[in-house]
Amino acid sequence: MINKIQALQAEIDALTVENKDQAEEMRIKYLSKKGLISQLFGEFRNVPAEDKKAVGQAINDLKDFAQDKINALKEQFEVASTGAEGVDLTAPAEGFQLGTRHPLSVVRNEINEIFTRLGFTIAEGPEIEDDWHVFSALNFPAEHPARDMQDTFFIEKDPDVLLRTHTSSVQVRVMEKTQPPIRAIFPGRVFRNEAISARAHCIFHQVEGLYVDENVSFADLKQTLMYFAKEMFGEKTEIRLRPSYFPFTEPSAEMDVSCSICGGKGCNVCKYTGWLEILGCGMVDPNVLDSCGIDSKKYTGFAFGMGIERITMLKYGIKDLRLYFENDARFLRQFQSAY
Ligand code: 2U9
Repeated sequence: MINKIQALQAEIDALTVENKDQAEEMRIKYLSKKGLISQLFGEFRNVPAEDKKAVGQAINDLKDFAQDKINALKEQFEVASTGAEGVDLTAPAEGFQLGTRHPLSVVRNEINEIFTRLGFTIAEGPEIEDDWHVFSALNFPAEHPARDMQDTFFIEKDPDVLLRTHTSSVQVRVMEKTQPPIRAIFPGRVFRNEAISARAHCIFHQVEGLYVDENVSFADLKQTLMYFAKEMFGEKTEIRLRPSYFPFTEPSAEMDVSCSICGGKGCNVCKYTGWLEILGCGMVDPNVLDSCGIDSKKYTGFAFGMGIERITMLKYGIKDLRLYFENDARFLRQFQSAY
């Protein structure tokens, strides 16, 4: 009996088949109810009592061996039809969702594009700054409230290491290094010590602009900003300038655009005025030019600054600034853009 079992094991071990059907035939031959191994169990009755244990064990082992061998024979055809790792290479691909740019990046890129078309270059600089580049060179008086701990983040109590409150510090750095003509915009992240609400955040983004050359006039400023407004908010957009005050520009103004939501008729976004304030601007104060090593008798310049969060809110009707920082995919997914 043991010899018979061993012979059957050798026979099964040597089995080869050419397809799945042949493997199934082998299963039937050896493992089905009437198969050769079942027959061995039938013959088991005649085995002498003292050999029953060893023979029973041997038949069980043979059955397991045959089961493994036939499974392996079947599997080789499954692998062949689905690729090396059992992956079905013919199955249709699963769709996947494309990511979208953050709305602030979309709008910043669009602003960059508009000014690049007018010949402006893009310049960036450090977020951690010193007092000179953020305040003193920009004509801020010593007692100006912006210099206060309440408004500016100072690092480790050192009054000369602080987070920039505007990207104007980059303008100062560019002017210190370069003589006119200078025509550049300055996008970047800025920091102000403010309580967070729907309308204010301690971190936000700006784009500022600067044009310094001989004979740069307020008319150049108006023309440039009108082009920007029409590109950003649509061809029908109108602008108006209201007098204002900044330490670094003289004269200074704030610019409104006709409300792109209601077309100037009045709605709750423009608070029924028909106008939206979008930026501040002015002629660079001669003191600032001189502080930065540019001869204010020879050169004049204009500058402007805008908050990207505000422009994005107005363009897309976003009501709460905190949405920009929450990274909720349901909010972010809505901004599909060429920029
Ligand atoms: C230099 C000289 C002049 C940049 C300017 C503004 C007016 C302005 C605000 C808009 C909203 C900042 O983001 S905001 O809070 N900015 O109103 N910025 S003129 O003037 C400069 C900059 C650098 C050397």
